[in-house]
Amino acid sequence: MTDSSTLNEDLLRRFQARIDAEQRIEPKDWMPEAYRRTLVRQISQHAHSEVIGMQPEGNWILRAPTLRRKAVLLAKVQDEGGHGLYLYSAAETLGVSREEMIEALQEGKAKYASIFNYPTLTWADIGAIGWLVDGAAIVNQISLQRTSYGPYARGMVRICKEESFHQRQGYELILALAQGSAEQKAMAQDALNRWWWPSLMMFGPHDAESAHSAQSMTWKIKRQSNDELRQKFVDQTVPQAEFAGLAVPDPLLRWNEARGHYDFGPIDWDEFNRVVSGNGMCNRDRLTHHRRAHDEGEWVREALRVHEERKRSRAAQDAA
Ligand code: BYC
Repeated sequence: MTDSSTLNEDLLRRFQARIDAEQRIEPKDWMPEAYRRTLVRQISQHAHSEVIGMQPEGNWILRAPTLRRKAVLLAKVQDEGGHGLYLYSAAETLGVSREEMIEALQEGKAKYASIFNYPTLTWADIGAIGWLVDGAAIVNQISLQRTSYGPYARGMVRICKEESFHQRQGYELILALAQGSAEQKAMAQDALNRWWWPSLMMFGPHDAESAHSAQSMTWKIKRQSNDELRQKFVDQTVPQAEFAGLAVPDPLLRWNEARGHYDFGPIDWDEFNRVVSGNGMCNRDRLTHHRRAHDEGEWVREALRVHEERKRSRAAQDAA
C-alpha cells in the first residue's frame, strides 16, 4: 500500500468518525470529493427549486382576491427567493460559483423539484401549494436541520421558520374556501385532487430505487429516507384534509392500526420520470422565464461588479 492511499484512508476514517459522533463538517474541513459533489448537487437543486418555485405562485400575485391575500402571497414569494439565496450561498462554500450553478440549471443539467412543473390554474392552487407543497417541503427540511454539513444545516433552521408560516397560510386559505360556497369548496377539492400525488413525488423515488440515499444516509447528509418522510407527510396531512371536509384522491388510503400509519396507493412513477426528465406540463415555460428574468437582471450584476471594482481600487489607493 502506498503512503498516499494510507493517508487517504486515514482521512476518510477520521471524517466518518466525526460524522458518526454528530460533529458538523465545516467548509475549511477536509472532506471526500464525492461528499462535496453530493452536497453541491443537492444544495444547488434545492436552491433552484426555491427560485423556480416562485413562478407558479407569482402567477397569482396580481390576481389575489383581497389586499390581505395579496400582501401575504407577495411576502411568501419573496421568502422563497430569499431561501434560494441562502442555499446558493451555502453551496458556494463548497467551491462552486453562482454562475456555474445557474448555467447548470438553464442547460437542464441540474434538476429542481418536479412539483413546480405543474400549472396553477385557480386561486385554490395557491392554498394547495402552501398547504401541501410547503407542507411536504417542511417535513423534509426539518430533517435536514440535522444534516452533517454546517452551512446547509444552519440555512435550514431559518428556512424552516419561514416555511411553517407558508404552510399555515396555505391551509388557512384552503379552509376558507372549503368552508365557503359550494363553488369555492369544489375549487379547493379540485386543487387537492391535482396537487396530492405530485406532492407525494416531492420526496423522490422509493428507498429501494433511490440512487443516492444509501451513501447520503451514511454521510448523514440525509437523516431520514425518502419513504420515511413521505409517510410522515401523509400521516400529518390526511387528518388536515378530513378537518377541512375534503377527500384525499386515493381510494386505497386507509389507517393501518397495526403499523400505526396510513396505507396509501401506488405512485405513478412514469409521470414522475416524465416530469423530471423535462417533459412535464410547464418545464419549458419555467426555464424560458428563468432565462429571461436572468438576462433582464444582467445590469444589476454588472452594477455590482463595477461597484466592487471601485471599492477595491479605492482601498488600494488608500493603502498606497
Ligand atoms: N424532483 O437518489 P434520489 C420549496 C432526483 S422547494 C426532481 O432519491 P436524493 C418551495 C434526484 O435529484 C423544496 N428531481 O436523490 C419553494 C436524483 O437525480 P440526480 C425543495 C428529484 O438527492 C417554492 C434522482 O431523482 N426541497 O420548499 O438522495 C414554493 C434520484 O433520487 C425529485 C429540496 O430540494 C423531485 N421531487 O434525494 C413552495 C430538499 N426527487 O441529482 C415550496 C432537498 C428525486 O442524480 N433535497 N429527484 O440527477 C433532498 O432532500 C433530496 O435531494 C431529495 C432526493 C429527497 C429531493
